[in-house]
Amino acid sequence: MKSQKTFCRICEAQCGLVVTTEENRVIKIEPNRDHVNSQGYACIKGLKMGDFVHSPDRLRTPLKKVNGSFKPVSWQQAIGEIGERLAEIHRRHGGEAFAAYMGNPIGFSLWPTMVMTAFLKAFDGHKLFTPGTQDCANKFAGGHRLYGSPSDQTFPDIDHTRLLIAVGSNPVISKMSFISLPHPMDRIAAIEERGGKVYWVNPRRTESAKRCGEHLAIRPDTDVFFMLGFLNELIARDAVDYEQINQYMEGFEQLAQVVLPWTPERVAEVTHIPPERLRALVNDYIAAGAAAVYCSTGVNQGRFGLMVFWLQEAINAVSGNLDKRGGTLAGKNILPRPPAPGEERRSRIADIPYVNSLIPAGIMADEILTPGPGKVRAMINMSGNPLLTCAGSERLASAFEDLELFVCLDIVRNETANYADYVLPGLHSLERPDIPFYFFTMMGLMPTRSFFYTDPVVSPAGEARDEGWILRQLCHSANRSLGGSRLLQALSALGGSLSKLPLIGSITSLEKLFLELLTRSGKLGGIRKLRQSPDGLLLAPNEPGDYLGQRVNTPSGKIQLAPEDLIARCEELDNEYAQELAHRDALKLIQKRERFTHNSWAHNVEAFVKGERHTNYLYIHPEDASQRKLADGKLARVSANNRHIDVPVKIDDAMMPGSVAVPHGWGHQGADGLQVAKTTQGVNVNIILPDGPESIEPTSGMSHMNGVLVEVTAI
Ligand SMILES: Nc1nc2c(c(=O)[nH]1)N[C@H]1C(S)=C(S)[C@@H](COP(=O)(O)OP(=O)(O)OC[C@H]3O[C@@H](n4cnc5c(=O)[nH]c(N)nc54)[C@H](O)[C@@H]3O)O[C@H]1N2
Ligand SMILES: Nc1nc2c(c(=O)[nH]1)N[C@H]1C(S)=C(S)[C@@H](COP(=O)(O)OP(=O)(O)OC[C@H]3O[C@@H](n4cnc5c(=O)[nH]c(N)nc54)[C@H](O)[C@@H]3O)O[C@H]1N2
Ligand code: SF4
Ligand SMILES: [Mo]
Repeated sequence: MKSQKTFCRICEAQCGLVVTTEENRVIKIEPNRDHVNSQGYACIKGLKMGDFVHSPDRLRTPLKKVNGSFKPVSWQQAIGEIGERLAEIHRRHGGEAFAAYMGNPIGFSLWPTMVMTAFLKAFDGHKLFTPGTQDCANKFAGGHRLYGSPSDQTFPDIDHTRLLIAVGSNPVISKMSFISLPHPMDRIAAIEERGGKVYWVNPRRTESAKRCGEHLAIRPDTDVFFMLGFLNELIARDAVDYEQINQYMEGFEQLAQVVLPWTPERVAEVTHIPPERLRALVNDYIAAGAAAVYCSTGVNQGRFGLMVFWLQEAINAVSGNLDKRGGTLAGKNILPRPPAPGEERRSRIADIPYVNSLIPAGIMADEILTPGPGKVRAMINMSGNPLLTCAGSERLASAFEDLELFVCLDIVRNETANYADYVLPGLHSLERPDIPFYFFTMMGLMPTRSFFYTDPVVSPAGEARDEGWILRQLCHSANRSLGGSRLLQALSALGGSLSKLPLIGSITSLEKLFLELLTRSGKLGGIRKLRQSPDGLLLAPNEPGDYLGQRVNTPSGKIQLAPEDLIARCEELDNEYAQELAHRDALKLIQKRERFTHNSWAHNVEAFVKGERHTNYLYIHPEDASQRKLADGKLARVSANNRHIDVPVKIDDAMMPGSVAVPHGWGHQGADGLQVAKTTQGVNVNIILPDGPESIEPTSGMSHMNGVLVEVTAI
């Protein structure tokens, strides 16, 4: 038996774990009490990871689809055949015909994601879809406009703040995003314990709101009006720090002008937050002296995610809370980060700008199905399940069928992989070396600023290979140079002979060489040194007072409070407001994450889907249910965009009247590669969510997944 310290790469908490193994099998996983960041916290998903590593459904060899069914083939055959077809498609159609989807789980491992970028470049391609446009591209777009780079982001100084307003976030379940905060609820509850306040702005009285703080129920997708009303009141109360604004910011007058019409009374009509409650909230925000507004996917996935984020950042900035102890801090990167993208490309479909070099996933089906120059014909899907996780699943299914070549890299054969020509076995996170997520290392979004390294804990299942290796082999086989660079290609070709090079010694893979060079360039001493701190290294913390006037990346060095296109979009808001009033009696669908599920992939473990958990539900307020004669446990039909799903009802008074929730990531009935998940009954909510150019936030590429108008009827 052997015990090894590592960390979990499932969510942004990145909890430290102690894994006991015997003969290359995980026997037990426990939280690491001594880990500098997580200090003994871990959730059930991290602790049950062994069930995924050793799942009987793990892919152990490459698979090729022959006459409609998958047959194991050798690596040599798979790489050879795929390489040939990639080269041939490139010859006929050039780089515009290439695309990739890079899913959420692999996003936590820097190396394969870097190789994927270089891979696309090798084929002159650039169409990289990721779930970024389902969860956070509005923040990247906002960082770019306000601070000069998508990677310039702020986070609440949780451990010192006296007031936290969390908009569209449910830490008990999700552990938060854009901040690495293991066991977030202890740290948030501590705000109250030291005499401060916590507010949850959310259409649902969430598990988090039940634990501490006060809940403000907001009508879904009206947060932009909430923020406008908040800022209007803040300015009306003259609670702005003019000295700071004059010194460090630009555009305040324009900003003040656009918020002027949005009084607490007026916005209340659509947000359903009474004006006196909004005023009291602003009052508390001012009185706190050190306060932070924070938002997450609940608003990111609405139609105005970028606007909400902009206004939130403006509130924190003009009130003097940015770069202040107990306010918000601008993260300091730990490792050198790549330069910010210059002028972004625009998509062939609908001319939408890329954000942070990503093309919106909401137009993936259009990119594949629309004929003409630039039509996508070859696609690699690495650790993603877009069929279940992207909006408009049925069109996506036709799109995947339409591809000339579709290759999936995953640890299992998921629903999307059913459409693939080849499915290639990649690594589970416990099978690879890693450093923390790039939000922390490159963007610095860490209240406890720290760094850790892990070696692989078990060796790969069967013939599974590192995705970086797979992509490199495909490049060689197609006779293309990785990243379009001969130097990289030559280095890549060195592969296993690295250990013979002087200075590099025990480093036997390109992946480790990459981590070695990166950590050395971040002055962390390289892998050997990092191994000496298996509980992680505590680094100098993010401190207030070193951002404004010093690290802002805009050309003038000042924060841009009034980005031109966002000011222009304010003109749409009168019309939007009128629409809201017109729809006030309609139901709006929101998302809901669950303790035992993780996007689309955690349903293949018996314990996670037993009993009541064998399906998802429609959560609906008792009044809305009785109006529609819906009974608990009985099926309801949820319709939108001329499509529908049928899902069992859960009557839930935590839902705000007028809003309903259906968790995503379900719909595994066709999952021949997933023995347990296949038996579950949940339905895929993304069948009814909108995709296509009309459904996308034009300035951030975000998909509209929250606050979608739906009809619900009894069956
Ligand atoms: N309706 C609706 N849809 C949503 C959302 C929502 O709120 N509502 N949320 C969106 C969000 S925020 C996200 S991030 C996306 C996520 O959606 P996706 O990016 O599609 O990712 P997942 O469903 O998490 O997992 C995809 C695949 O990763 C594989 N995988 C898991 N662990 C590993 C590993 O260790 N190594 C490798 N190589 N593969 C692994 C799994 O087997 C699975 O097949 O879903 C989005 N979809
Ligand atoms: N258990 C579990 N944990 C996860 C995941 C998972 O699938 N399962 N997914 C991971 C991923 S990929 C991500 S990106 C993060 C996301 O993590 P978070 O961004 O923290 O997301 P959620 O916890 O889903 O919280 C979103 C909240 O927004 C609320 N909401 C919905 N619509 C609106 C609205 O219009 N306005 C407002 N103000 N609120 C609204 C919802 O009720 C919900 O409580 O979670 C990660 N953690
Ligand atoms: S909270 Fe997130 S990082 Fe921590 S164990 Fe659970 S899934 Fe893993
Ligand atoms: Mo996400």
